[in-house]
Amino acid sequence: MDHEGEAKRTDLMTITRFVLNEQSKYPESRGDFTILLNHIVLGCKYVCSAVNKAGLAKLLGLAGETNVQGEEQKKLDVLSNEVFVNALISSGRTCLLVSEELEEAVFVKPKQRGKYIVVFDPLDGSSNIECGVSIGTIFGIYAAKDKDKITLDDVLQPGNRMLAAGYCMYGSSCMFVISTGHGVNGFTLDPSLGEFILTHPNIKIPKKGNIYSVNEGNAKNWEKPITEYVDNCKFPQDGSSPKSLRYVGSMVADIHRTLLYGGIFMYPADKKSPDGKLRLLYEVFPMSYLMEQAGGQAFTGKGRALDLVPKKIHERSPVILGSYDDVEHVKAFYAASKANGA
Ligand code: AFP
Repeated sequence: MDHEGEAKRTDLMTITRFVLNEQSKYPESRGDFTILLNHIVLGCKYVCSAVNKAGLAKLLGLAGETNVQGEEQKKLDVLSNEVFVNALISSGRTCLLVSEELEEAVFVKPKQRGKYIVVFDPLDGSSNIECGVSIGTIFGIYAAKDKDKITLDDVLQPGNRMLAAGYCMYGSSCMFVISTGHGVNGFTLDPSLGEFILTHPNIKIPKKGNIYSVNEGNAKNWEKPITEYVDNCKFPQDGSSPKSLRYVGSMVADIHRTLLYGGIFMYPADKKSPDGKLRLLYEVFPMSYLMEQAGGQAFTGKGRALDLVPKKIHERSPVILGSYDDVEHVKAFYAASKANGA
């Protein structure tokens, strides 16, 4: 009998246990982060259950509203946003929230305030809901300098100041992936226990991958370095095998695959959208943070993604992220293009 295996199955590392273990390394810690995270996890479980029941509960379809970006809002987007706003405020550990679904930032009432700022996309990839493709929640956490004097500037900070970032993917299983600045860990929801269990400890992205992921429908408007890089993925100049193309169109699913299998994901600038499509605060920053923590890189076409300083809460940014060597390769095309004066 495999006693070691049996012991592991009966000694489960839940996400709360994991974070409490981490917390014990900092004697000055008062458990605020653990409480905040518990509320985020609760929100994810709620949304996971709602996504699973969506067809049954007739939650699919338009809610009749449009969000900040002028996109049609689905009922599940509305619900997920409410769930996370309520969970975050009721944690008593947040002072400022920025959600993809809300035009304005939410300033938490002084009586309910804590020191953390949370930026989040409650249900990313919502155009995929009706065909059952994986969707997810993305979040990033900052600390406020002074929760009693909070202003919008407190959230307009570069991504390198994030304390933690993560996502929850609602797919064939529900997976919660997080980094608190000490590597990346993945937890899978055990529906029978209602607990996220550590299944992917210390995720490291392969140094080089053989997958590229980009919306090729935008190729007509791409910048030269991206066109050249993608050409090279298909017809490698060094005689190596061509890369495979995988593109879900749901960032959480595309990034999750990239983290586990390696390769590159790109939503670059193009002539039509010089800032790309993805939102800096709650898409680009959290995913770039995770990528770096897993040993990869995140680049905008000009510099390190996490060093950008946002000017607006719903700002967009190009992003090219994934395996270290693959991002280096893209950087080389940008450098060559710059050297040629393009
Ligand atoms: P939706 O939430 O509208 O489905 O957008 C998803 C998303 O923001 C991100 O999750 C995808 O990576 C990206 O957009 C896909 O964009 P394209 O459809 O333009 O490829």
